[in-house]
Amino acid sequence: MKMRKRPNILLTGTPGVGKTTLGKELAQKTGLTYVNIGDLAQEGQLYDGYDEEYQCPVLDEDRVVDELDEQMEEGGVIVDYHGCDLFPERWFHIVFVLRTDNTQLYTRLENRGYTGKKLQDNVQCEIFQTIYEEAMEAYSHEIVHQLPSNSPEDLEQNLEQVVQWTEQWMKEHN
Ligand code: DAT
Repeated sequence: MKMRKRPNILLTGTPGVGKTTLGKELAQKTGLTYVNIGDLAQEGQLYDGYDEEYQCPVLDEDRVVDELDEQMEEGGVIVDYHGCDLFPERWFHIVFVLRTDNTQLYTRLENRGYTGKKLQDNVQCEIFQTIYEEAMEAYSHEIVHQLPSNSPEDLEQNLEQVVQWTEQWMKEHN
């Protein structure tokens, strides 16, 4: 039996905007596979050095792409990462950039234990809509969408919207 075609979805945005929360719920509702790039890198130690300034390991982007390529070719993957121009454009059928008001984001990141420069830089990244601009440069504009991610109501609405989009995509491609 031929496998049904399924789309690949990228969830991106500044750390703390709610990618993981949305991604996991989406996976449950759609049956697509959720992949957190941070976790994948950690499990496979897909690193290339250490960033002293931010006190975190540096992602080995080529190895991350190699690791996922086969699975992405098959389809049906939700990728969660706070960057987007490292992935091949051909991987994704749609890209969602989650957005959060900066005061809210500040509180969420503070609760996560971020302080000082790391906290400031991440909030500034959201204010300057850095990831949205990165997405608009890396992917065709028609497939890049922003989703507000400030409240539980936003989460519910985003879930509903992406589930509907996924169902529609599957209808059109199977
Ligand atoms: P990310 O994966 O983008 O770093 P997360 O999913 O871990 O973000 O969420 C960060 C925190 O914010 C976490 O405590 C859950 C909360 N959160 C996520 N989405 C939210 C929403 N729509 N409304 C309120 N809080 C939300």
